[in-house]
Amino acid sequence: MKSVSRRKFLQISSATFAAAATIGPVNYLSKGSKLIADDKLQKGIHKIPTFCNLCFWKCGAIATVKDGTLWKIEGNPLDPLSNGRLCPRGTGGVGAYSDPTRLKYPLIRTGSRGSESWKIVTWDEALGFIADKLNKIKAEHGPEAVAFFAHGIGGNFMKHLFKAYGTPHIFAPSFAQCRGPREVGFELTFGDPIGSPERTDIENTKCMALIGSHLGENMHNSQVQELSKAIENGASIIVVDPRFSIIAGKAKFYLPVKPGTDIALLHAWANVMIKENLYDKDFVSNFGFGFEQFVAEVSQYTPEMAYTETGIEPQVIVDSARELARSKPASFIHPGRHVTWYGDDAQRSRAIALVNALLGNWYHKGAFFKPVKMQVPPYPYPEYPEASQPRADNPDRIYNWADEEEGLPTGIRDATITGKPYPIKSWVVYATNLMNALPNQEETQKAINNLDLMVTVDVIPSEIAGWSDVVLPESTYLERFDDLNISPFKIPFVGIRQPIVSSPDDQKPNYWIAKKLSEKLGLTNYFPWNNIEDYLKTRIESAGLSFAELKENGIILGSKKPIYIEDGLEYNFKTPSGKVEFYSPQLADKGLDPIPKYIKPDEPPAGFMRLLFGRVPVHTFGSTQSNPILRDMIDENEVWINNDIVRQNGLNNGDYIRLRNQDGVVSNKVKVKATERIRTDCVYMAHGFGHQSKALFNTYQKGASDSQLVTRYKTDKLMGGTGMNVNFVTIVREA
Ligand SMILES: Nc1nc2c(c(=O)[nH]1)N[C@H]1C(S)=C(S)[C@@H](COP(=O)(O)OP(=O)(O)OC[C@H]3O[C@@H](n4cnc5c(=O)[nH]c(N)nc54)[C@H](O)[C@@H]3O)O[C@H]1N2
Ligand SMILES: Nc1nc2c(c(=O)[nH]1)N[C@H]1C(S)=C(S)[C@@H](COP(=O)(O)OP(=O)(O)OC[C@H]3O[C@@H](n4cnc5c(=O)[nH]c(N)nc54)[C@H](O)[C@@H]3O)O[C@H]1N2
Ligand code: SF4
Ligand SMILES: [Mo]
Repeated sequence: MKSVSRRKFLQISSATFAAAATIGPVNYLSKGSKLIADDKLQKGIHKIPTFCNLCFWKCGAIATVKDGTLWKIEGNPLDPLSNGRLCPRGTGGVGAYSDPTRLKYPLIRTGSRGSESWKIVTWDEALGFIADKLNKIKAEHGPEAVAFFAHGIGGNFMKHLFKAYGTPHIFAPSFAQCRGPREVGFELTFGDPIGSPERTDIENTKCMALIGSHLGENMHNSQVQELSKAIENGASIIVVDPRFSIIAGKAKFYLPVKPGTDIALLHAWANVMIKENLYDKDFVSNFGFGFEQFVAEVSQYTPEMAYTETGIEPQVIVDSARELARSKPASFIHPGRHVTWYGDDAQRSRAIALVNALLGNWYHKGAFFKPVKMQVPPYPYPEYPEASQPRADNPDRIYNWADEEEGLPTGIRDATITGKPYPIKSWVVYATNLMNALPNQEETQKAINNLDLMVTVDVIPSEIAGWSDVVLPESTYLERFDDLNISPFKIPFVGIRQPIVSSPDDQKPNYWIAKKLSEKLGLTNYFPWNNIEDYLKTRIESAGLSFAELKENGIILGSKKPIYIEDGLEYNFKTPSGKVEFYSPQLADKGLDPIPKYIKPDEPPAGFMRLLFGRVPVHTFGSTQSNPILRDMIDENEVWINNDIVRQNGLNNGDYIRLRNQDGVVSNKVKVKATERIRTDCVYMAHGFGHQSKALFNTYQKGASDSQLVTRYKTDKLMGGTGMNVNFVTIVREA
């Protein structure tokens, strides 16, 4: 066992990377690393299909290896998600290999939690340490005392391990901190969630309204490609956003809505469509339930009333409603994706669903298609043990529409702090930076300090890794197989991820970690396969497909299936009434508003502005700022502030300031972007910057962290999501 100081750890983890960071052909292989196994790859050009992991969209990609080194990654033309093109982050994926901050060896904490001081250990020691603690926790508290958090497909094998261990506590921030409210809002209305990738037929639309959703900065590849096709085809775009986003520049209507007032606007749109008889009467009368109650409710939301709340001129509300209605059913309101904003988010999503219902656009070309999926059976594993205690994250199922598979991370955090309804003793975290993803960092730290075991599996020393007892370095996606990608989309398909290069140091893939831990936990019966290729081959062949073909092409397409009413599809609304529920008896039963009601958002205190946040095209959350290629494009964020406010504060564009929130938390230094493109009552920044982990030395404290400033949140009454757009900030001048 070697001891290592933080300084040494940094030296160890900083590779020999020095090449110019540009997109395009690059050779980032660090010295001494060699290509995966195959000797024939050492000469000439070879193409190896895989899928991208720079975000969770899973675009099919092809890596080119030239004379034994990784040269570039492009889209796989066979793949329906990428259509042969990656987004800038995907292209910069080679930088994940050469990231100088990469974790290289398993680490066990030596200092206090959060101090980022470690000793390097072997895998056997690290996994032995974890298994001893997990066995002890199970014996003393039961398996439910362990919570496993993951984001993305790489978490599948470890998730399987923890289900086998016996805990029901599996979490992902992609529901309660992201898209959960829209899944619930649409499911309550149409009987089906939106799902991911979104079931939105953007390329064929004639008119699309975006409520905040900032496609173009939000770079989900297929959506952005479809959006540019739609624009080329002359589709009209309506953007509702307090900030003039990139896509607002292409919009026919831009509505600079007052933050938190969208329900008033959505109901006013419904009001106009109903009053002017612009809605799809056949659809509503054949398939609608509780329409009369809905009409009565929205009759109060006149354009004039909505104007006082949203700040959008009545005539603009009327014109944009007409624009949407004119193109129905090939028009729709996009359900958004990151929709945990104000705590009334499932209801706002329902209001979005209801205007869509008026447009009669469900399963229609140019609106919402019915996703189809390749039928690939799961691996034949033994049954998981039943949990003997109910979930601790949502006791008494207060949040009726919480998701069992993705859980409520802030719920389990509360349970970890209070020990109620029973003690939670360990968190195991895979590929999610909980310190940045969950609101209120202090609470997360408090919870971690109550644990007997905190483990993080990551590729870089993220903030959450810094708070862990054991850190396990994973091989990047360029160096490993993963589970199959079987996303529901417009055509059934299956995609494979496979290694291009070998891991440069002592990193290991997730499936290897899970299988090794299963041995130490006495759970080998849950890992009956010998190696990952056995597992993948078994699955693919059980679907009657060829593993050799999948490895060769990266993608196998299924046969086309109907996805639109226009193709002969029929409706089957899986709501209790079997209809589209304008009025929801399910919600009424639980004492919740059966039709969404607009609630006035809190006003910022004097001198404060609402903090809003989103994405920049070349980064994914906080996980890519240390990637040498992507950081070369943007290495810090800016805070967007309206020109008037900038002037009033005696500031100039480009000045550095800090932001202080309502609870006294002060941000890192951040550059002012003085602009007309944002309202005066809010500021905006890209999420993921302002890193607090010192080990991310090339990006440490570059820009400001919205996560640090999001100390407050409002919990969604339906599904337990955390509305995070409820924080206010004021300007602190830098000396
Ligand atoms: N480049 C890049 N792309 C990504 C990601 C990434 O990390 N990087 N992450 C992916 C993920 S997981 C997600 S969930 C999506 C998120 O992407 P989206 O779902 O598109 O975005 P949001 O974060 O919900 O929305 C941010 C926008 O909402 C506006 N907004 C804020 N408050 C309000 C309001 O009250 N009303 C209205 N109408 N608008 C408001 C903001 O000004 C901003 O333009 O992006 C995905 N795409
Ligand atoms: N304040 C604030 N909070 C937010 C958001 C926001 O905009 N602002 N956005 C919300 C949304 S929409 C979402 S979806 C969530 C996302 O939250 P997270 O899922 O936590 O996303 P990231 O912060 O990118 O964290 C991903 C982590 O996985 C690591 N990682 C990357 N690749 C690999 C790999 O191959 N293997 C392993 N083991 N690790 C890997 C990265 O280094 C990083 O530490 O956050 C939510 N929370
Ligand atoms: S959207 Fe971009 S980063 Fe995400 S998987 Fe696709 S190419 Fe990779
Ligand atoms: Mo998300």
